[in-house]
Parts: sequence; C-alpha cells; structure tokens
Amino acid sequence: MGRPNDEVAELFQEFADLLSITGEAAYKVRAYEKAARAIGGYHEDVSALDLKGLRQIPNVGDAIAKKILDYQETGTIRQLEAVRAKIPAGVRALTAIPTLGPKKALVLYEELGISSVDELAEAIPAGRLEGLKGFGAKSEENILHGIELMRRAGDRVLIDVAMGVAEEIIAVLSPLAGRCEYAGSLRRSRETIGDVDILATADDPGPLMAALVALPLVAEVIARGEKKTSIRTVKGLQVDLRVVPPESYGAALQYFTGAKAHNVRTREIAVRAGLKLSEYGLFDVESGDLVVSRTEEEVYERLGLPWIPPTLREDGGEVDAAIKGELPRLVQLGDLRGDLHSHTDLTDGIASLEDMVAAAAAHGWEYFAITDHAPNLFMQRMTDEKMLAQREAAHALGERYPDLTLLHGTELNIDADGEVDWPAEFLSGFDICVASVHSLFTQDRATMTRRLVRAVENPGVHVLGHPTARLIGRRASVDADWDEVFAACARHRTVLEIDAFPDRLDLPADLIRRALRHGAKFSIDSDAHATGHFANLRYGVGTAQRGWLTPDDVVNTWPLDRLRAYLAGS
Ligand code: DGT
Ligand code: CA
Ligand code: CA
Ligand code: ZN
Repeated sequence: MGRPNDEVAELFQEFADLLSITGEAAYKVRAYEKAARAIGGYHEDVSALDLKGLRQIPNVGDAIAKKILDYQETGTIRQLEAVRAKIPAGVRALTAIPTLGPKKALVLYEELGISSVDELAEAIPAGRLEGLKGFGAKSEENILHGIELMRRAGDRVLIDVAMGVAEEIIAVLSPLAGRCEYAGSLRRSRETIGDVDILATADDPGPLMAALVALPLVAEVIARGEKKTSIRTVKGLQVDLRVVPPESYGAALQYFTGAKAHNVRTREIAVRAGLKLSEYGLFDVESGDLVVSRTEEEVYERLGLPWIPPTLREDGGEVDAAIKGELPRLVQLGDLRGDLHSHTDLTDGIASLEDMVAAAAAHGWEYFAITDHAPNLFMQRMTDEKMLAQREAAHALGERYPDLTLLHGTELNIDADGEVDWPAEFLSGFDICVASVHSLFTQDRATMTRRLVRAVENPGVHVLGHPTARLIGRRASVDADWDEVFAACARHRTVLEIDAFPDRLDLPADLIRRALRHGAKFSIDSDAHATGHFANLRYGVGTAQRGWLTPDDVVNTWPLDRLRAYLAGS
C-alpha cells in the first residue's frame, strides 16, 4: 500500500468524522468513509492518477475524485479545511472514545467547551456533566471506562504502523549499511509497539545517522550521537537507530531484540559458563577476550543453545525448551496454502468477487474462501437470494482458475444465545462457515461461555471467527471461560481463528497457547476486505508463532483433503 493512499484515506476519514460531528446526513458520512477505505486499499498510487483514473476506484465518484485532485495540487482538501476551522481536532479525538458518538462529542464541546480527552476525563469526576442531556450516570461510567481502555493502549502503535515506518527507513539505510534490520518488539512481533529499534552495521556511522534525520517522515530529532540516534516521526512514533561495528552485530541484535526478561535468562547462562554477554559481544570473563559476536546463531551456539526464534523470546519457557532441544518448528508465512475468511463488496468489502478471487489466485493460494456476512448483521443487508446468487457466480468464476479451489462460505453472527443466522439445512449448502460475535460484547462470563460453546457445538460451524472480538485499544475482549470454549473446540473440531487484522490479532498469543494445550486447531485468516489485506497475514503468522504453533496446528497449512476431512468431522 502506497503512503499517499494512506494519507488521502486518512483525510477522507477525518472529513467523514468531522461531518458526522456537525450533524451531516448519515448517508453522506458513510459515502466518505467508504471512499476512504477504498482509497486506502487501492492498488494504484492515487497521487499519480488523473480524474479518469480516480473514477475507477470503487466508491469514488466525481465529487470525491475532484477532492483528490485538490489534494494532489495543494496537499489538502478545501472542504476539509473549512470544517477543521469549525471543529477543534480534540473534539474529533473524543469520538474515538468507545461509546461516545459524534452527537455527544458536539454537545460536550458546545455546552461545556470540552475539546480534549484529558478535559473530559477531568470533567466527569468533577460533576460537570451532571444534568447534561443524554449523559446519565451509566453513560459517564462507560465513557470513563473507554478512556481507561484508550490510555492503557497508551502511546503504543499497532504493528502494521510500526512495520511501515521500519521498512521505509530500512529501505533508505540498507544501501549505506552492511546489515540493517529492525529489532525490539517489532522483531518479536508483539501486537503493539512502543518504539521502533533499528540496528545497522557500518565502520563509519555518520552517513547513516545523517540519512535518518533527513527523512521526510522525521518530525523531531530527539538525540543524535555516534552510536545512537533517536527521532520522532510526524505521527509521533519514536525510532532508535543504533549503529555497531560488523563484528558485534550478532550480540547487538540479540540484545536489542529482547525481550528484557529473555536477555536476563541468556545472560545468566553466560555467567554460569564463565562468560559475559552484552550488546558488545560474548566475552571470556577471565581473559576479557571477545569469544563471538558476529551472528546471533554464534552467540546462542556458544551458550549451548540452538538459535531461538525472536517471536518466542519472552521468557515463556523458550530457554528451557531450547536447552532440552524441544523448540517447536514454528509455522511460517510460506507454510500457508489458503485463506478461510474474506469479504467482497456484496457486504462490507471494497473489492468485487472477481477482483478478490483474481488476487487470491495471483497470491498462489491452493484454496480460498469467500465468507461474506450473513443476514443478522443488518447493516450489510444480506439475503438468501443474494447469497445463492454469489455462490453461482463463484462456481462459474472458479472454472477460470484451475489451480485454485474456491470455497463458498459465510461469516455467521453468533446471537445472544449462541444461535446463528440460518438453519442447518441452509448452512449445509456452504463449503465453510465462520461464526463470530458481532454484538452484545458485555455479557457476563457464564452467559458468554454458554453462547460461544453453543456456537462451537453447532455442526454447521467450522471456524470460530475472531474469538475474543477485541479491537486493540478500542474494545476489550469478551469475558468467557476460555478453557471451556477451547475444550469444546477440540471436541467438536471447530477451528479457532487467528484473525490477522492488525487491530484484532484475535486469538491473542496467550490464549493460543492455552487452546493448544486442549488440542484445538487454528486457522490464520486475513479477514480481507480488500485485495491489499492479504499482506496482513504476516502479523497473523507472527501471533501464531508467539502462541508456539507448528504447521500441524494450523489447518490452512494443510492440503485441502486433510482440511475437508477435519471439518467434516465437526
Ligand atoms: P517496546 O519498544 O516497548 O515495544 O518494547 P521493546 O522490547 O522493543 O523495548 P525497548 O525498545 O525498550 O528495548 C529494545 C530491546 O533492548 C529490549 O527488548 C531489550 C533491550 N533492552 C533495553 N533496555 C534493556 C535493559 O535495561 N536491560 C536489558 N537486558 N535489555 C534491555
Ligand atoms: Ca522498541
Ligand atoms: Ca527503543
Ligand atoms: Zn467478523
């Protein structure tokens, strides 16, 4: 995805948000939101398209295309600037608080002059909202809880944002460096990233540091030195660049990959062997001589360990497993043969069935499931007729791709009691059914557990989609007795999804490990709503690795026959 597309998408999303705050008609707001998503997911660089080219983008008509031309010429959109002048940025930030919509944000601003999240967080306990129309005690409590959730996510960013920054920097620095890689939490594939750590080798660090601070994405140079330079990007993300001599690269990479707790364990092993491990190398304590440090493999080997994959380095038993020679052969991106969850523009996707299938074929998948939303997600307006027509179209389309098996499926909605949209007979017409929670996220644990288990037990349900329903930094995970849910999954051969969307990564890694102990199986799915979303699978794989999964645990690494046989037993 090109950066200009992201930038333009962000402008239209902001425009939509501001229009909804000013009370603009919902259909108009939605039109801009849809356009924003379509632009973000479009394969061509929008900053290089003319009016005709822009009109080719789904959901982009004349009016929106002209606004993009305006952006190409001026770097902004006139109409957006006009509403920006009326609504302070902090008011828009209020709408990011879960449960606080645009109408309420405007009331808070107009009645109380509140124009930031911090002001609101102070105003509620001070009683300033009392008597304000539309704000009861319950809604105040919900707002405070929402603010808490946002703050806990803190200044950390989602992994795809950090990855985009890291890759852009590495692309520029690589030609000037011997080696250049990202380390830290990004290399460990944590779900959120505090800052980006980049490590490079060079005999003279000067040119690398100069290239970093000269990048257009740099908003501020925090510190500039010989060994380390730190910058802050225009979006507020910190990047630390460390440059080391080639001969200490392995030790430095090991050190700066972390996690801290893993480093403590490896350092203890070194100490017991009469060695000292630091970011500069592995040294003999007595003589002070450098033992090794050029590669990570050498460092681990000298400690008597096999190389440990970064995604396991959290002091979660990986060092003991390494000592015993019991590290898992982790699932890799290249092991995946297909994708079991995707959407088209029949519901909330932005690409047509034809485009999604063409992209899946180009990706080299052996099988690919289209799983548009089922009718109970009312805003998607699905009907039996539309679904059956799509199935026909998919079958016809499948003929064109002899190497790809198209699976026609759906994403069902798990209702309050664990029932799904259609009866068994209709479900049996699908090749695959994903079932997910899309409503009533706050049921108590016992009710939610019963609800999920019921869905898992349904013979027509093959995959439990984004099982915790969390949205990172925006919505907490549902509360359930997960051991009961996972045991049911293993018993009924219902696959647990690892949804690869960067704001979901659901199941999370800790629950994956728990589910693994119950013998459950997993699928790493893109949940793609655009052709560009297949790229997110790398984060799903990273999460699966953090859950210690091997290819055998992940059903979409299996040949289709094996997958079908497993699902048939559910
Ligand atoms: P983040 O940035 O919060 O997402 O997480 P990390 O793990 O990237 O943490 P960061 O950026 O503070 O440091 C990068 C790595 O450097 C960290 O994973 C381990 C290593 N490191 C940093 N400070 C220390 C330390 O005081 N002791 C040890 N043993 N390692 C450290
Ligand atoms: Ca970091
Ligand atoms: Ca750092
Ligand atoms: Zn869903």
